[in-house]
Amino acid sequence: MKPNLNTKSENTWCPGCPNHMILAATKQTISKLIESKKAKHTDFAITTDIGCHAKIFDYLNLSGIYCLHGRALPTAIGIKLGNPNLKVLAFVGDGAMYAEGMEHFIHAFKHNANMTLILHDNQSFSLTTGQPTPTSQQGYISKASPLGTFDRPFNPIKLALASNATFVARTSARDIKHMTEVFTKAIKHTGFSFVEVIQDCLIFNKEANNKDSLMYKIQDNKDKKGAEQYAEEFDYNSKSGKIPIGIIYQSKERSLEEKWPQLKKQLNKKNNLPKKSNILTKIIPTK
Ligand SMILES: Cc1ncc(C[n+]2csc(CCOP(=O)(O)OP(=O)(O)O)c2C)c(N)n1
Ligand code: SF4
Repeated sequence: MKPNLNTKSENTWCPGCPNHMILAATKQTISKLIESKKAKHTDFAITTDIGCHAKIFDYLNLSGIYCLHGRALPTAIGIKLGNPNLKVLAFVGDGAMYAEGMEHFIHAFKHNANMTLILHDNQSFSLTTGQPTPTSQQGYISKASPLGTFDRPFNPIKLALASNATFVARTSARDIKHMTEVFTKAIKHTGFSFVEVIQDCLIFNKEANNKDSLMYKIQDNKDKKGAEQYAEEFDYNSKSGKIPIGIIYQSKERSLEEKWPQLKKQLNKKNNLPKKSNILTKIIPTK
């Protein structure tokens, strides 16, 4: 049966914001996994940060925690420690993850808990009216950087690879089919999966938008050197470099749950799966 992932919450994203498409791809991914009996509705738990992206919490009928700014990732790892059988997804913005929550990003790769990070990268702190983030292009003029930001953007894909990531992918918020394929592979990966979604913001940092012509699809890649080369191709400066999208790197390693004896004991225990009424359930009525 098709799960009902809709909620009654009013959607307040700008009309045409690519967050609508990320939401659609997430619903398709989870619906397909449930319909094909690979997972149950109650197997999923989400965390979100604070930002435009984070409103996805209100639009998805899934259990979860709407977190403090910068803290969606450690909270998600906490959920996994509480119940290693859950499929946990953390939705985070580039400002939230790479500024406020940067330390959590690096440590998440080290832990390699079996969960997924969906990173909405619009190269802007959009909810708070467009201040530059660590991935904004150099020279980005905003109210907070009237002379243009002097900082050079840093490259999260390179950082993930250097931090021993076992799954690094990139996709485009304009391509629901590609996002759905990548999200599905990320959720199925054993270990910590990081998916960067390149997303336009229609209101702030418009200069960074419309990078489609630079994007090209790659085959799933398991070679670290090749992954590092893919990572080099885009430097996050507007309109420069080719942008590979797809599975940039995947390796097979034991997850945190497989290494930690107490967690391992709980894996696949049927009675450990959450009920709708447990503490993670949201109070948003479905349609
Ligand atoms: C601890 C803390 N610091 C700062 C803020 C203010 N704040 C809320 S949302 C936000 C911007 C979020 O930007 P990003 O994570 O890139 O998400 P986007 O809005 O672009 O989707 C900021 C700075 C906050 N709420 N809490
Ligand atoms: S401000 Fe930008 S990111 Fe936020 S809802 Fe509008 S278009 Fe989307």
